[in-house]
Amino acid sequence: MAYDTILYDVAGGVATITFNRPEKLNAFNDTMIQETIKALRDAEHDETVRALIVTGAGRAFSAGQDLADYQERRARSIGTIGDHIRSGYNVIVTRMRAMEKPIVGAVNGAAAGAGAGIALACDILFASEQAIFAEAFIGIALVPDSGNTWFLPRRIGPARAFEMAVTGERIRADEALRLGLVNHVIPPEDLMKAARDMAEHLAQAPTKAIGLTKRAMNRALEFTLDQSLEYEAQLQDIAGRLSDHQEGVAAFLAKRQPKFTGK
Ligand code: LHQ
Repeated sequence: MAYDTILYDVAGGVATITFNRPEKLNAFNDTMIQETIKALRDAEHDETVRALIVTGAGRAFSAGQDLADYQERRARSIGTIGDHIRSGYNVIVTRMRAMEKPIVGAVNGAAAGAGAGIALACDILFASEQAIFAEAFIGIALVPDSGNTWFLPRRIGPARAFEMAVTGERIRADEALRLGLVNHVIPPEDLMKAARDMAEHLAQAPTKAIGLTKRAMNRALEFTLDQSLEYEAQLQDIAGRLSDHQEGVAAFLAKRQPKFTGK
């Protein structure tokens, strides 16, 4: 399917979703929200896709909600803000966390508001030296949404998360790295290569085992140690029946490189 507001490309087992409203700093209008949901669904159901990259065209990752579009919606009184969030950003973030494939975020510039939430919903984050993160909601007297209140304290601790949320300060890439907000900071010209190298590596890896690992770590955030130990044992029973597991053990014993098929 052709998209108007995003680019969607699949190559070498990697699906790349690029927010593509660069003249609007990739701010989300309704079309971009729905197209992102559709692309995530396509990537999830496409068996050839074993890893994803999410990034932005131009100088921003995403400035969050398109406020001009939002103002126009309000003028036409179409639904509540809560309904807009439930049917849009919440679906995007939920799909990203539930999808049992690794998602590499390549934050090329500003990630603000809902754009920050979507960045933080990625599994591994690469940030350009030019990236900034901003909980911009407070600037328009709103509450952080799109998972920001859930992701931020878990990544950087509650005190710093609260400060970011109520000041709306712009966190630069070096500070984001120091805080543990991102995994890696990369010169802008090397960002996409670094993200692609990681995604291509993951696309050759045991996809199902990675998916189960994501499931376990998602659940572990709410579990006690005992619950996690039991859940690990259950998931290991599943992983132990995968053909990639047989291949991994056989390759190790034969002292050769494994060929994982993601099955
Ligand atoms: C924009 C935007 C934008 C429209 C820059 N919209 N034009 C959910 C439900 C319902 C309601 C509300 O929200 C939500 C979720 C949310 O995401 S709320 C948060 C919405 N986002 C923001 O408040 C971020 C606003 N933008 C910024 O803080 C800055 O623009 C960032 C930090 C993204 C980038 O700063 P700069 O690099 O200094 O660029 P700039 O501020 O000069 O912006 C460039 C242009 O982009 C400018 O337009 P212009 O015509 O002057 O060139 C901005 O007006 C426009 N723009 N963000 N979200």
